[in-house]
Amino acid sequence: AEMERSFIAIKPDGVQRGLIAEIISRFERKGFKLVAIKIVIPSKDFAQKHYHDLKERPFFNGLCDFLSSGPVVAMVWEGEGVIKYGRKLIGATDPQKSEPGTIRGDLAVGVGRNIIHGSDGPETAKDEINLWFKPEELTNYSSNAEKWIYG
Ligand code: DAT
Ligand code: MG
Repeated sequence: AEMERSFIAIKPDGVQRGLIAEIISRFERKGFKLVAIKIVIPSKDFAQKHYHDLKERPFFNGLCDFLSSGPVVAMVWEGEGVIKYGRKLIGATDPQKSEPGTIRGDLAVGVGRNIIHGSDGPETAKDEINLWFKPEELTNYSSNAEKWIYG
């Protein structure tokens, strides 16, 4: 299997709403492997780094205030196609447009409170993992389930 890694974060609204286990379980049940996890309150400066691509957008300041407003569960998930399929599990950016069955479709309503972040491509995944985690925080292990997930 062609393994890749994606940076996935439960934003402060997801944490405060008690959705940590619900969100983790969707990635876990799919068959993706959790290789790093921590809970942190990012500074505003850190939030600006995470969202640097959006700095020209009108909602950038409010978005960075929001991300740094409370604890975030930062994770790295590994698996075949996890970047692209992780985005499918998450659903469209605006929960009004996310399909039912997706995390945002099932669990969120407002675009500014869409509970989860996921890397949008291989380059951003690499950058985001490096921003949020030190190399020694990433684990390498094989799961007993792998032969039942990938054959
Ligand atoms: P995504 O999180 O789906 O990758 P994005 O990278 O375009 O979406 O934007 C990052 C976050 O910014 C998004 O999760 C919620 C917020 N956001 C995006 N568009 C917005 C808008 N029109 N108004 C308010 N917040 C918005
Ligand atoms: Mg994005």
